[in-house]
Amino acid sequence: MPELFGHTRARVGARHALITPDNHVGSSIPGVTGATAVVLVSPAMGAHVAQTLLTFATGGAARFEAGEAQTFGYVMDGGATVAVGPRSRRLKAGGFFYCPAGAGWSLRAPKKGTRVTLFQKKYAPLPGVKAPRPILGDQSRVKGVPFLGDPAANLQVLLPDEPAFDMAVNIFAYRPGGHLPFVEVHIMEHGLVVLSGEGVYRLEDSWYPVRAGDAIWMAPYCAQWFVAMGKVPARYLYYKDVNRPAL
Ligand code: UGY
Ligand code: MN
Repeated sequence: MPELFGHTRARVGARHALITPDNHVGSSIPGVTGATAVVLVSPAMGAHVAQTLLTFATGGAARFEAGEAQTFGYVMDGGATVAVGPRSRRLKAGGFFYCPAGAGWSLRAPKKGTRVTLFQKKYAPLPGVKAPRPILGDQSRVKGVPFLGDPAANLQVLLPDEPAFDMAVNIFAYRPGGHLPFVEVHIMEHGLVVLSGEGVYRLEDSWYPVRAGDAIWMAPYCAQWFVAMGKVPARYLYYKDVNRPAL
């Protein structure tokens, strides 16, 4: 239910942003039909990544031609057939795909209401390193590891951690009360969506209650910390830039 009297939990600052489902306004994006597209994180706010939520009606579709951008897509719920280059697969909730720069991808035959989160970024090639390969996968097949040995904070790394890949996309799952072990301050940028549960996110010098559907942008060096609250585990999907020199 929308919040009353013009109140919102949303905050868009110079170094971090929180956008809640109550704030969503769609954009029309070339190649996307029969769907709403909400661009939650973008260079317009100072980010180097775009994070977009697509919600498909029956008969909706998406087709992105090959270009400089690479795309990671995660099926939040529903299901659809996704083709990346010459490979195609039916993905259900928890399914994901990675399309390298220079290849195109498409989505068709979505179940009504299918939601897909996209992270898109211009690829930074590394001299002497071959471009990354397309990937179609499912989060249920990715082994999680306790983050820094803590079983209350489980981390799944969805993309290979190899020099060819300049982006990582991970899922963090916290038991109620589980938290990041310390306040992180790092060069990597994050785009994030809360998949389930709730908690409190510290971003710079502010603490925000967050829950499923909320999207967050953290600029490089944005101080960040999270604690899961409530009765059920809190999970979030997030992007970070990796494997490239600072200069
Ligand atoms: O990978 C990360 O930097 C992660 N620990 N950050 C976060 O969850 N805010
Ligand atoms: Mn971090």
